[in-house]
Amino acid sequence: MAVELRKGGRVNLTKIPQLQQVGVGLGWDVNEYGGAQFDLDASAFLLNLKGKTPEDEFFVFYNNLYSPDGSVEHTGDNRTGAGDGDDETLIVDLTKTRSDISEILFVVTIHEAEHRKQNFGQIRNAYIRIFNTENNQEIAKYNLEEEFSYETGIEFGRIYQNDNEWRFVATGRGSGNGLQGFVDKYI
Ligand SMILES: [Ca+2]
Ligand SMILES: [Ca+2]
Repeated sequence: MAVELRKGGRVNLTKIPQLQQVGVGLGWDVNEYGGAQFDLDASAFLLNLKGKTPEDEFFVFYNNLYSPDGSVEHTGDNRTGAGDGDDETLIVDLTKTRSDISEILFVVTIHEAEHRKQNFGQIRNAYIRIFNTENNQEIAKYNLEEEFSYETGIEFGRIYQNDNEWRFVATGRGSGNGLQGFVDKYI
């Protein structure tokens, strides 16, 4: 049974039977008055206890589709976000995470937001959902119902380890500096 999460809501992934690979689906649509082409990008940062990527390659995005430990895979860039359902997807294998990784952040950012004068005020139907890739069963979904306006990047959620258990938390934290803001903070 899928859980509808609100901001700050959590699910314990370790308690879900036979869950090895977690699909992380991110979706969004662009408002009517989008104008210039809109390209949103999903990325993941695999962090150690210091809150940093241990190596640059633990930043997984459209130009680096796999983390070095093989635990996170980005399945590819979507350039428009058109249509229902997941626009970009990452696959997380929790049995492969390197021992120093304690957290995986999932962010969505607007490509060339500043240049194109775009922000999340022009985005609707944004969500993150997690599912079991084995049977496609949805585990939890978080609709970002907040009105984001000037943000050009948003952390949608994170998977983190606590007492040897993996949990997912819906975060919904905005950032004004797009992907670069997250890169500066976590790499
Ligand atoms: Ca994209
Ligand atoms: Ca869409």
